[in-house]
Amino acid sequence: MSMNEFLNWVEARSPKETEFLQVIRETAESIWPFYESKKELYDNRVFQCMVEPERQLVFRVSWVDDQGEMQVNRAFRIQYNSALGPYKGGMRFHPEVNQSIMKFLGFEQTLKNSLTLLPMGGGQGGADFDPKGKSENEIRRFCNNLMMELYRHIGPNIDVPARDMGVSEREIGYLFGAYGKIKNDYTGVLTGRSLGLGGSPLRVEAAGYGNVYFAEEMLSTIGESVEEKTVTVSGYGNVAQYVIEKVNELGGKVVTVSDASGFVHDPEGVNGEKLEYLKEIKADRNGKVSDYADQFGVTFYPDQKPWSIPCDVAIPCANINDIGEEDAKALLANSCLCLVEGANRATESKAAALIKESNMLFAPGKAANAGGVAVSGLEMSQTSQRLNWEIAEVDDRLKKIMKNIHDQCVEYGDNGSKVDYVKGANVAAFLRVAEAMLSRGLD
Ligand code: NDP
Ligand code: 2IT
Repeated sequence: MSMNEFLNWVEARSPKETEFLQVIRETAESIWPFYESKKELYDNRVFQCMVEPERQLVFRVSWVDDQGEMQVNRAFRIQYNSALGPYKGGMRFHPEVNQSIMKFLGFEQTLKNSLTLLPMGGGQGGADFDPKGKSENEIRRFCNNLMMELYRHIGPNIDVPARDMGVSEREIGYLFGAYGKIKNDYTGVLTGRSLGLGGSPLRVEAAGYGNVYFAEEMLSTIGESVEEKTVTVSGYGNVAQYVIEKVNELGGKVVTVSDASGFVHDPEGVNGEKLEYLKEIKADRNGKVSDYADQFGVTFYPDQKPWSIPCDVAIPCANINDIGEEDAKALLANSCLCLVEGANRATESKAAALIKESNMLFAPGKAANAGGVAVSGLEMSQTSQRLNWEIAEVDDRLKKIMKNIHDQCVEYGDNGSKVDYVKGANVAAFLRVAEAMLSRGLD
């Protein structure tokens, strides 16, 4: 089967699943010559098996809102691949959630988890539920009712969900509480729990810190570092906040944050009490990023993205396809050194193609934001040991994991003139999953 035949086959099986098809195409394009060269994998059609999720759950969550009205949502759990360990990946609460987005995230997660070298398979779940504007009681009722179905399908050796967009430590707490009550079992069935519920130190910070550790590795390949660099960030949620915290600690300056309604430009940098205020408005489900501009007298640009603001490093931490072709052109025109995806698949295909042709370094989310799931994996180890490690130990392990992912990208993606991180990450991740699948027997 040629690559085009393969892509036609996938498209015929999953028509209109735009995000899913986009990520399969990108992965196929970067691994295909390598795949063909690995005769045993190719002849056994391992990639054809890998792109099909092992199991897909779709279920109704009905719940009563504060006005006494019945509300209906659709929830998902895609148990994508268990070759390397129990299914592992986040739960997303966002109105745009659909089958295609769940499958794209589940596939990406399978490859990302492989890069961490920890024993985790890949999965993803979520619901088309919008936490914005909901009361605390509504959120808790929704989490309880979602778990009334999900509990049958997960377990510490089966599938271990965690946080993602719209799901914070608070929602994980409610989901964990519901699971414990239904099953009468206090176990590590979710990660991203608070410390009081047996979570890991640094899980909250992990995706953001890990992202900046990865950026440091990338910059070091061109003799640079984060220190004194100007950084643009999109989003202002979990990943964005801890990217900003770590950039500040390393002597850089973050000058933008955003949400779905626009972006804030703070030329002096988001730091100190300003960063603490940003965390507060995000924790308040009715907050918006423009509140920051009002509070500190800086400019808010409605309905715009931050990518035209000059920067050395760009770190998108919001939604899929955040960086389009025009945004990529703006980053290139401003001589941005590197683009490091905090969000999963933050860069549109055409934008990624433009960047590939340039000198700008570009790291895909599956490599750069793997710190979140890596510390989830470390949380699973700590839960099994019934111990909590010191912050310094978790941080040290996180740094080593990010460095190792960078090394894998260089090993498989260095084309002589620059490192193709997309190819490097895809090939390294694919190889580990594929060999595990083959060794378990494919059929
Ligand atoms: P949060 O829910 O904490 O924050 C999401 C942020 O994205 C918010 O600022 C939100 O703004 C913004 N956003 C959502 N939709 C849009 C949009 N259409 N345009 C602009 N901004 C938007 O999520 P996280 O920070 O956890 O996740 C962000 C990204 O990072 C996701 O892609 C996620 O999959 C990925 N990720 C998260 C990890 C984690 O451990 N948290 C680990 C690895 C990756 P608004 O308030 O307007 O919705
Ligand atoms: O995209 C991601 O890697 C996450 N949302 C984290 C998943 C996890 O299991 O910690």
